Amino acid sequence: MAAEATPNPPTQDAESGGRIPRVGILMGSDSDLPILRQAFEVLNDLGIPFEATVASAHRTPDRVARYAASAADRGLEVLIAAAGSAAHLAGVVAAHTLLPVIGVPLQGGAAGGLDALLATAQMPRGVPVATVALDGAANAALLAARILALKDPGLRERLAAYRRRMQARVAEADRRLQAELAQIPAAVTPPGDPAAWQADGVPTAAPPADAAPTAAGIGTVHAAHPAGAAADRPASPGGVAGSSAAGARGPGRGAAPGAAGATGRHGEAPVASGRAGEAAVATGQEGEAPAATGRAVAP
Ligand code: RP5
Repeated sequence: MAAEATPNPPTQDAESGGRIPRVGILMGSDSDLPILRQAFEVLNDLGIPFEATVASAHRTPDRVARYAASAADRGLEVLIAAAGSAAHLAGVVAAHTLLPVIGVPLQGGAAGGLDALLATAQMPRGVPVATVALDGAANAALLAARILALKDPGLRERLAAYRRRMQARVAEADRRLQAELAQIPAAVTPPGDPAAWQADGVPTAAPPADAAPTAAGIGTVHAAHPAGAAADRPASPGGVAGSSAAGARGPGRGAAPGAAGATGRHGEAPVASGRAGEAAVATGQEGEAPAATGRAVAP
């Protein structure tokens, strides 16, 4: 994620307590630092003072316990704990504090990160850890910001501005995509006035009577076009995301084979639910993802 200008640097932000850290970040090893820098960047963008330290649940258990047990008294309000492999760091931190703890499982090792994901997420009842995605350091920082924003109107506005900048980047990416598609004869643009659905993410323009759904559930292919253009087009990963939403509302309506099953029948199978979950998160965050478009063309 590219660095962005800080709307309100910490030194000018009375509500954030000046330079007093509000978020504490722990990482199991300095080899985790490249991922954690994403959290540094987000917190800096949002003007949230933070501190970070290397502390391992296994190599330096006393250090972790002391850090967590003293965190609230030192003024910290949210903790982020990131670790890979047998990642017990977030859970151990949560065991030593009543502050909210966000766990960041990290990829790597023989199991590719699944070990860290399960070790971080599968906490026993009574000791919660809010676990983000593998390597999800940026989202951990954003979640911490949302927690802090509950009682910080200034930060809430900075979060809203952050989202507006993110949405502007999506709109710009779509503008470039549409310009590229305009050069491809078989590429079909959505019907009607794009502003009708781009304004709030919910399309309002009805497809023309001669329209058939595309494979991705986005827009339409008119009858004058070769019918195979849409029917034979394989669904892209993005198309599957859109089709999942469309399929949930009416099987066969623009859904790629298996897409409905990924969200419905197999929603609890690790692989299927993971893929479907990614699509859902992408839709929720951006509000402009393909699934939003897919919803609109479904009846
Ligand atoms: C974990 O083991 C760390 O969080 C790191 O992700 C992983 C490997 O650590 P190093 O051997 O690179 O120090 O505790």
